[in-house]
Amino acid sequence: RNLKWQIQCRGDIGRLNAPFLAIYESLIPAEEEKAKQKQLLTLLEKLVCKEWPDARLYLYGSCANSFGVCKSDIDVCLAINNKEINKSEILLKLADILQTDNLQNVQALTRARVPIVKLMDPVTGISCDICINNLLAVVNTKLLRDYARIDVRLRQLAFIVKHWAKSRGVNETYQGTLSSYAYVLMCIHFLQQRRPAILPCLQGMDKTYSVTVDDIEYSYFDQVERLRDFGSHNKETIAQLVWAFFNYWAYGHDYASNVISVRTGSIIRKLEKDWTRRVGNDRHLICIEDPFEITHDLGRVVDKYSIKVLREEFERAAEIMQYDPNPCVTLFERY
Ligand code: 3AT
Ligand code: MG
Repeated sequence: RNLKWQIQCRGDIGRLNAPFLAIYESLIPAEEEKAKQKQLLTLLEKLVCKEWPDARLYLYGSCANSFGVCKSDIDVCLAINNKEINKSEILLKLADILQTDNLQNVQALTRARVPIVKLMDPVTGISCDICINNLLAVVNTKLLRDYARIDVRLRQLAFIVKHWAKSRGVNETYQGTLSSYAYVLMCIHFLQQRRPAILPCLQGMDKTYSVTVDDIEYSYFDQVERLRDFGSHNKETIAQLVWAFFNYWAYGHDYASNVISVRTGSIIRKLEKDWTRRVGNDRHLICIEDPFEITHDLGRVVDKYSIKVLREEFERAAEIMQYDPNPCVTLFERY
């Protein structure tokens, strides 16, 4: 495996930049889509505030972290300080409030892993999931968005990786493959590791932003407009990065011993985290540390079957990037 990791990139990699950039551009959502999302959020705020004047609604996930491709659903978090009633009761009440003529298919899913209210807005055609008090997701959304503002190559790489994962059926946590959030963290970590680095480690720098969630403080450097030149010493183009990303996950990563960590901007050892053996359903076959909930391995959904699927897909992608005459098509062929 290690020998393969040392492999030289194909000589004609440069000609793949334009087609990869074209794919990236085609996935960027239109401005009018953003406007429609805002419009739906405003309607929801109006309905929620009638019942709970102190409640706030936050967008999170791909509609707010800048990694959303066109025609995505939106994720909303209701922040509410109500000690009297529990989460299920809030969700049922919320579903009740939102049962208006303006919204369709309103359902409370109180037993889901993350309990939510689902609904559809017939005017904009947008579907929406609303969770309660999941404020860490709002904070990790901001972290991802801040990273994306440092170097455009992150957004380019992540769009292509997400598009590949969806096309190849390896973006399904219920089937043991990885979430979009996990793939974006893999991209951030990968760009932190390039030499020269393309991204810094924001949680390792002076703290300019801090927020307290459930009595724990989370902080990092968020004045990213001051880091606009950070990656400029590295001239790698998107095609080279896509090639190197898949090569790393196919042949370079040490799955047996290593954990990728955006929080530290480095690789850490499974031993250090006590992620060396199966505990309950957490097998730690691919280890991706959550930047804030550091006991949380985003690879824990992966089991002994899906790890094989995932690694074969990384190898397939690496082979295509190395040898295929038309990688921009073959890479995304439906599985
Ligand atoms: P899509 O474009 O919808 O595929 P997304 O960025 O919305 O991508 P997800 O649907 O995977 O990503 O997740 C929505 C958000 O929820 C992203 C992140 O802020 C949060 N999130 C998801 N999974 C986790 C997790 N395991 N731990 C913490 N936060 C998570
Ligand atoms: Mg989403």
